[in-house]
Order: sequence, then C-alpha cells, then structure tokens
Amino acid sequence: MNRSLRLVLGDQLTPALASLRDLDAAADIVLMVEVADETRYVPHHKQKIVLVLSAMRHFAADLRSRGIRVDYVQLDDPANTGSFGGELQRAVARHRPATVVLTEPGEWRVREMMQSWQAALGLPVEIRDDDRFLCPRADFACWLEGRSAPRMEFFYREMRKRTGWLMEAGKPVGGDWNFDSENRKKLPAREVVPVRQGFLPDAITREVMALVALRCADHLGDLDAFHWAVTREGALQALDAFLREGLPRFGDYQDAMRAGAPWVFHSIISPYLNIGLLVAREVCEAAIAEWQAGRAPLNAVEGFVRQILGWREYVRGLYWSCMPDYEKGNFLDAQRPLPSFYWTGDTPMRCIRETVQDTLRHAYAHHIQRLMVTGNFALLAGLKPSEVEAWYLIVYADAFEWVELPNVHGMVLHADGGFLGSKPYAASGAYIDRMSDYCKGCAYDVKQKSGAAACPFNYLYWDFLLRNEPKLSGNPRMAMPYRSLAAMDADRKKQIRADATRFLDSLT
Ligand code: FAD
Ligand code: DLZ
Ligand code: SF4
Repeated sequence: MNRSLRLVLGDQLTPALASLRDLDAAADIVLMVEVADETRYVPHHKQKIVLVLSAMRHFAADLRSRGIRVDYVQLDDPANTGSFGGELQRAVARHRPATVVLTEPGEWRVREMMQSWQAALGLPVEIRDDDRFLCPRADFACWLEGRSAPRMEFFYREMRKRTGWLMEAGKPVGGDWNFDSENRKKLPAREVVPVRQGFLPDAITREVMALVALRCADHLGDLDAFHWAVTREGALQALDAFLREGLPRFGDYQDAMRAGAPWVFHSIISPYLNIGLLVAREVCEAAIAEWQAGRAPLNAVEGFVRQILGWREYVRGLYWSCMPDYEKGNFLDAQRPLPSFYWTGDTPMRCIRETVQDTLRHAYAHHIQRLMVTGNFALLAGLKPSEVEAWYLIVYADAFEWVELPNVHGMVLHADGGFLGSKPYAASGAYIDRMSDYCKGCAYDVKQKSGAAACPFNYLYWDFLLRNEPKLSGNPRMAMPYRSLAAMDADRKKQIRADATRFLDSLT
C-alpha cells in the first residue's frame, strides 16, 4: 500500500496543517510523539509542558474521532527512545510507509534534525511550508533583501496592503497606519480589568500533570495554577472572551501594568496561536469584525492586529532569515550573569518581584512586563544575552525560539546592534512609575536619583548610557538622552557610576 506517515509536532495542532491536508484516511497514519528531548532541551516551565502534551493528546483524540489513524507514543512508554528521530525510525519500522510528510518546524534546531531524516530513514521525506503564518518565509526573505535596517512598521504596511485588512481604497482606515500615540494610557485605579477565563483541568490534563510532576519535578512553575485551554474549542472560548471583554480597551491600556493583574486587557492567546489551536488569520479577522460591528474602537483593533500581522510575522521572518548566526551576536558586550531573583522574585524591586511572581505562577507576563521590567533591567544591568534568552525560553507557556529569540536578543537586549529595532528600549524608573502601580509599594523611591534608597532603574539607566556611549551616541534616536547626559557635570556622572557599581556588585 502506498502509505505515508504524517508526523505532527506539539506546536502543529491545527486540523488544516499543511502535512494533514491531503491525508488519505484509508491508508495514511498520523504520528505524534511525546519525547523527553523536547521536554528538556531547556527545562521548560511545568505548565508549558502540560499544555503541549495535553493539547497533543486532545488533538490526537479529535483526529481519531474523525476516522484518522493516529499512532501516538506517550512519554512514559517504556520503548520510547526520547527523540523525534528515534521515534520516527521506530514508527517507520512499524508501518513501512512509502513516504514521510512533515510541516516545517518552528525552531532551527528541529529543522536541522529534519534535514538528516531522509538519509537516515532511506525514504522520501517531504517538508512542507507552514502556511499558518501570513507571510511565507520566501516572501519575507525577498522583502528583507538589501535592507540593512529593516523596520517592523514598513513590513506591517506591506502586510496590511497584502491582506487588505483595515484598508479602504488602498489607504489605511482612519487615515493612519498606527494609533500608538493613543495607546499609552495609565490604568486608573477605578478601572476594573476582566477576570481571566480559566479552564479546569479535565481527566487527560490531570493525567499529564501527574506525569510532568513526576518526570519534570526539578522544573520551575506551579501546576496548581494551571488554567490553560487544551483544545481548539477552549482556545476559541478564550478568544471570544477577549473580544468581548478585553479588546475594546486593549488599545488604551496596552502598555499599562497593575500589581496582581498580569493580563490587564491583553488577550492571553499567544500559547494557543503558537501551538496551533488558533491561527493568526482567524484571530485578526475576528478582531476586525468587532471594529466593523462598532463593538471595539479602531485604536484597539489596529493595535491588536499589528501585534499579530506585524510583530509576530516580522520576528518569525527575521528568525528564519538570520539563523543560525543571529543568536551569536553581543553588540553591547554584556557579560553579567543572570541574578538569582529572576528565578525566585526575591528582590526589593517591586516591579521585578511582581513580574517574576506572575511569570512563575502563570507562565505568563504581558508584553510590557517582559520588555520594560525584566527586559529593561537585563539591558541596563548588562546581563549576558545567552542567559537572558535561556530564561525567557524557559519561563513562558508561549515560548518557542522563533518568537522568543528575536524579541529578547533584538528587541530587549539590542545584542544584534539594532537590526530588529532602531534603538534600545532603555528606560528609567519614571517610565515604570507612569505605566504601573508598582512603585507605590516598593522599598525604593522612584523619585530619588541617587543613593541607596533611590530606584536602581534611575542610576542604571544613565550608567547604561555612559557605559555604551561609544556604541550608542551616534544613533539619531538616542540623541535626546545623550544631549541630557552631555549636560551633566562630572560629579553627577561620578555619582551615577558609584551607585551603579555598588548595586551591580551586590547582585553576585
Ligand atoms: P497580546 O498583547 O494580547 O497580543 C496579541 C498577540 O500578538 C499575542 O498573542 C502574540 O501572538 C502577538 N504578539 C504581541 N507582541 C508580539 C511580539 N513582540 N512578538 C511576536 N508576537 C507578538 N511572544 C511569544 O509568543 N512567545 C515568546 O516566547 C515571547 N517572548 C517574548 C520575550 C520578550 C522579551 C518580549 C518583549 C516579548 C515576547 N513575546 C513573546 C511577545 C509578547 O510579549 C507576547 O506575545 C505576549 O505578551 C503574549 O500575551 P498575549 O497573548 O496576552 O498578547
Ligand atoms: C514544547 C514541546 C514539548 C515540551 N514536548 C513535545 C513533545 O513531547 N512532542 C512534540 O512533538 N513536541 C513537543 N514540544 C513542541 C516542540 O518542542 C516543537 O514542536 C519544536 O520546538 C518545533 O517548534
Ligand atoms: Fe521598580 Fe524602581 Fe518602581 Fe521600585 S521604584 S517598583 S524598582 S521602578
């Protein structure tokens, strides 16, 4: 029989996946494998492993209910070899297929593995493009060609034109491509944020939780707080709840942070998008429909669509165009080890404590917490890119290297010298104070600029500029802070260096 074996990975849980599309239910077999290598190439947060494995099991059950033969290997199967390659070999021996059909993976390291499979198996291995993304890799490479400083904004405009989303007669609706200036409001204390729709673990999820608790006992994270959806139906419910309760104010409060409320008005759908329970097109179209129906304002809908059509597609395009060299750079020569409070939250800096605690408890923190709190600190303190990147890949339920690495290496740490973004997102305590309620309950004083009681972000900000003056002062987008620095007298600069040295030395 001319049978093909269709391997579906843990982040490919989409019924319309390229490698499932022309499946012949009478002959073909879907292979899904839980492998130890994937659970430990970094020690992921326990919730991420439970999410992926439980969603895989539900997806397999769904395929079976539609008459598709699924060969599913569990993590605790005694014969499990622990690797994609090993399990594929065993499955080929079991089923004797004529071909193996795959969809390209999300990560470079898995792509490298896949390249060797045809020779190892002695069978044709077809790797199909992952067309769940809105910009094919080849199109992105064309767009990138010849650009020494690609910018998300210009890529995004191309994507708006290509999709026709939020466009009218070839022009952006509302007259602007971007309404970010309306999207930086501080969250008033009276503003009630939506309650996150959580999902109680069912029997399959509880079984996976027990397995993960046993096998990944040394991984960080709290399983009691596991409330992720593990099916497409659940993910659609979460999307629907966001569209009704979050989207209308998503734009206004996109950058706002509040202690004890990590989701604010965010969608909390990134894990579902990244493992395939939702796809980008349906999410953007659903948001646009809310604007068309007059239920959500343009600044919210444009802002939300830009995150997915713009940022998500842009970082993915850059990842595949720039790997494997992308992760090697360290433009600012940052060498400081990651402080232990990134793993515990045990620090008097309340903004970091709250962000790390949210992260440990929920495997989630929203974009501004990641960028302007833990990320900003890592940038200012000169933390080593490889250690910071490992942390972000470990702690979040949505972390996959294609999206994590460009955000951390490029956007946060400026380790690519400004290829992804035009300037480092460096900020003093004043930014965090403006956008959050963290500073009120902090042991440090955000208004003080120097001395032991001063907010460390204040002197670390200027110390960062001083330390990196030769590399950054020529950047036109850094002209303003460097003008302020030039106006400072020598004593003030000496004080900044002394405060920063005292603080940074205390980290180790
Ligand atoms: P919302 O704020 O509701 O945004 C909607 C969607 O837009 C998200 O679900 C996501 O799919 C997309 N999106 C938003 N911002 C970005 C972005 N910068 N890059 C790519 N997609 C974006 N996102 C991940 O999916 N995985 C990661 O590992 C990841 N690591 C990050 C690390 C750092 C340092 C930073 C600054 C950002 C990172 N992001 C990552 C992007 C962003 O923070 C998350 O996508 C977002 O916080 C997820 O929450 P949400 O679904 O509530 O997003
Ligand atoms: C993240 C993850 C984990 C923890 N476990 C598995 C697994 O056991 N089997 C699997 O197919 N996929 C898993 N994944 C997702 C993969 O790591 C992901 O498919 C690759 O990183 C490619 O993006
Ligand atoms: Fe963070 Fe500084 Fe505010 Fe404390 S005072 S919460 S350290 S920004």
